[in-house]
Amino acid sequence: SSQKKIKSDRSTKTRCYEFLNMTSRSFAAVIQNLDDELRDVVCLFYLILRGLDTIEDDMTLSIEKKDPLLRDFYNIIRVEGWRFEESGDQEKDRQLLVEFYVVIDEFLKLDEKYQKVITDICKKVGNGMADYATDAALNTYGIISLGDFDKYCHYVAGLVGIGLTNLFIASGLEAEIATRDEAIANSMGLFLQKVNITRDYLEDISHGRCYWPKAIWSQYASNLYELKNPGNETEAINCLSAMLLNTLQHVTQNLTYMNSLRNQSIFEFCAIPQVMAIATLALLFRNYDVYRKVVKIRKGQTLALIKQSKNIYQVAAVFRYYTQQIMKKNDARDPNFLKISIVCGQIEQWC
Ligand code: PS7
Ligand code: MN
Ligand code: MN
Ligand code: MN
Ligand code: MN
Ligand code: MN
Repeated sequence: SSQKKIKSDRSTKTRCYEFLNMTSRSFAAVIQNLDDELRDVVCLFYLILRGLDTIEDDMTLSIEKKDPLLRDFYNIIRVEGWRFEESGDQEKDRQLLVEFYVVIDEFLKLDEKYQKVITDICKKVGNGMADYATDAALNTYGIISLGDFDKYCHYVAGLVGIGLTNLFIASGLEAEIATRDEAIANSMGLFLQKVNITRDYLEDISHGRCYWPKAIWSQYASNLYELKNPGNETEAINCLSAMLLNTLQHVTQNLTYMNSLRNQSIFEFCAIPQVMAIATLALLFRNYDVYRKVVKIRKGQTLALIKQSKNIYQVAAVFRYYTQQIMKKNDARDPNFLKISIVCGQIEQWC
């Protein structure tokens, strides 16, 4: 029977890593590269958040079903045998919820201190998602002001940065003193989320959703669809610049956060998504393809970036390079020309 227990332990853990590799292109490698103490913890944190995000993103679920699921998810993660078969979302994400009991089994085996951090963040993320969820046709999720935008991004990504920081500290692999500032951990998540939201304009709008704040897009168009219509190219490009200017304000704080890390595997885990995000941001900048297709950095470029993210000096050099690419593309006719050049100057100065 103890033989059997070991075998079943091994297979639920293996299944969790299969799900990680299935549902994430960018995070699977950096999570698996983490030190033993944190690898399973962060893998399970990822899968729990992926489950939550699948429910949030599912446009086939009514708000009456979605709201309590999101708000209760922090309790659901301790219900042995729980599964969810009603999600009509993409196949790979759907399957995670169908077999979610394997994630729960492994989560319940984690050290109490890690369970506590994950549960606390899961409660806040789920409630934040529910506050913004709606099933109105094209909607802006109540993301009107820049403050609303930062608040939504805090719920879905900033809290992830805060939770990860708490896990690093709980593991003893990072010193509390260096990473204690929650605003900086929050900024790490906001930068990733804002690049994602900006890049995914076309994909999201095709599903009847968009997370761009009205305070930005209303300066360039009377509705969000208009931006992609022929004849509005200049306004669309300038609106994109405004989104990316808002995103760039997080960079210097994030460099400060990464500079404070001491553990090599944690450094790479944090830095690789950040360098991929700045490379993506530079590619999106003044690029009309954002309104025509999904814009992604090439596989070869990703591999080169991963090799160049071993320490803060390399990471700063990568950020300096992409900041210069942005400066080169910056156009004096863009209403945000000056602000963009100032924020780029501040980044270069940090580097
Ligand atoms: C626990 C590693 C490292 C201090 C699933 C990592 C969707 C951009 O458009 O899948 O849905 O396909 O490309 C990751 C801070 C979060 C913020 C957020 C959890 C970094 C659920 C991730 C990832 C903090 C909500 C992936 C922000 O986007 O989007 C772990 C430090 C999940 C991090 C979502 C987005 C992540 C995201 P899409 P993606
Ligand atoms: Mn994705
Ligand atoms: Mn989502
Ligand atoms: Mn999503
Ligand atoms: Mn997205
Ligand atoms: Mn997606």
